[in-house]
Amino acid sequence: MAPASLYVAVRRQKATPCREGDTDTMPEIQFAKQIRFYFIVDCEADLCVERQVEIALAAGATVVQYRNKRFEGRDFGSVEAIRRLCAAQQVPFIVNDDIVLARAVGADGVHLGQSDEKHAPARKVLGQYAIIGASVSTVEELGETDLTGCDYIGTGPVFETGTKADANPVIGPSGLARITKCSPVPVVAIGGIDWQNAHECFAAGASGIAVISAITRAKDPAYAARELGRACALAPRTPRTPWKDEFGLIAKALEVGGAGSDAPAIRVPPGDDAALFADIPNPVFTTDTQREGVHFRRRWQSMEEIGQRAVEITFSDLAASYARPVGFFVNLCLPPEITEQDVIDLYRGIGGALAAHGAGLGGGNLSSGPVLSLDLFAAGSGGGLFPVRSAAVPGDGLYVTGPIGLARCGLECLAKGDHSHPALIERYKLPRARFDAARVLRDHDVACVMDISDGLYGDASHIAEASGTTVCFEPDHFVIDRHMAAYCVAYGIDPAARMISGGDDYELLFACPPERFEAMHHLLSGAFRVGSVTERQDRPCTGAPGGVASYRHGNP
Ligand code: TZP
Ligand code: MG
Repeated sequence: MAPASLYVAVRRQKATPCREGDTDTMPEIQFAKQIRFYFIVDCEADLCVERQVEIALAAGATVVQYRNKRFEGRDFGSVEAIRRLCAAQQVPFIVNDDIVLARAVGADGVHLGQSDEKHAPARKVLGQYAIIGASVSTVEELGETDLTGCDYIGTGPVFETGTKADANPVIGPSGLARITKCSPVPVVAIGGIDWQNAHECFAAGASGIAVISAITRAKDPAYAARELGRACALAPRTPRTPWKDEFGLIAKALEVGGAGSDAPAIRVPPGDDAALFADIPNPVFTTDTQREGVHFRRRWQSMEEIGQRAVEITFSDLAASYARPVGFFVNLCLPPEITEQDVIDLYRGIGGALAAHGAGLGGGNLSSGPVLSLDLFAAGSGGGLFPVRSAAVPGDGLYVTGPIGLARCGLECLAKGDHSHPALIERYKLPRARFDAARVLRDHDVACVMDISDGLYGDASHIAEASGTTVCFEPDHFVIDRHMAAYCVAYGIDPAARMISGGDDYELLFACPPERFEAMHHLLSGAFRVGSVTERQDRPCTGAPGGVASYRHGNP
């Protein structure tokens, strides 16, 4: 078996330069530089982990580790965001403890403690170029640890630390020196390190320092991180933005987004400090947020589709308010890997949807951040009646304007990679704001309306709470969409339960006397009864199949 240092040398042939213009080609030296400023995220800190990583990267961190002792599936989005932040700066991204998570997120490596998995299986799972680290606290432990396949060791705590409750005894710089002298692989010092004592670790022979609280719990994390970078003799990095010329990109984006086209309500299109709108009778405003990993995913949807969907779901609130859409605004937060073309494509989607609704783009802004997110704002012109959730009364029926549960099935198809239900996927990707149905409801004086974004259960609960009533679901009346029925058969799902729990359909949910529904039913093809409104009981909703709960957006 070759010595561990040779493994490092061989594997590091693929190592990327630490910094642009770095001409040192010796793989070992390259690797030692790559672990010089090792930042570990702190999931218990007030500062969010993505922001911690942005700060560390800006200060020159050369490697980032995701460490979360209470990891749950819902954290995966933020792990992905951190990986992307690191990738944009060509900084290796390491996952602590968890080989499977490291593989799933496409991390550059894994760090394993003495009680975690061994290095050999990690290498098998993560491949020959993965960076694999191990924790070693004492010379004795070093002697007992098989470092075959291991690229570096983390050693400490060098100083007192409050971050790791079960930390080994402090070894001090002298203990660190004893280990660096006999370690066959580079050593990263850890534990209680800050910018004032970092030099003691380098003097003791460490190739790098690993820090958590010195940044994440600092009064001024950016300042502390910069000082740590300086202590590691690293220059700060300029954060990457997706644009070379911000104003040029905004101008181009607004153009493809339809600003300046002939939307009747906009007198002076964006381009000046603000846009000038014509008078809006009964102005109605609404806002929404769409965040990658929560509401959409780029690996499932094109940028154009994300833009189109953003308009439809924001306008859906206007439809549910009997308002005609007039103007739309969007502020984008862009992670580093987004390209100018991505921004243009997103605005193209927005422009297409606005044109279809005869509304105009009133303005937009760009900023950089860890995940793609869209802050959305829409203005509309209300009709005479402004429907509210509190207007349901006992004796009303509860109805929907069209099929529900489909979007959730479509989302699951995307997550599973099952492309055999295109109608369901389409429904998730491109819902439509139901202005057509809203007109019929308004003409028939329906006073209690909302759009279904959170799922029938969640949204019916809103109506029940606001109106002081109880909604009783009537699954016997449910009309089951044939595409959804096929999906439910394939996956053994109860369609009624799915219709109650699945969200993101953006149909309208409304309450009115049953005679009124009968009178307008012929104008609302696809509408059907889902329940009845009764005097308030002990719960907002009854009649749902057992175990049915509300919907979490973007999470199948
Ligand atoms: N392993 C040994 S000490 C330590 C770990 C994970 C915690 C280091 O945190 P801090 O806040 O930099 O002392
Ligand atoms: Mg561990």
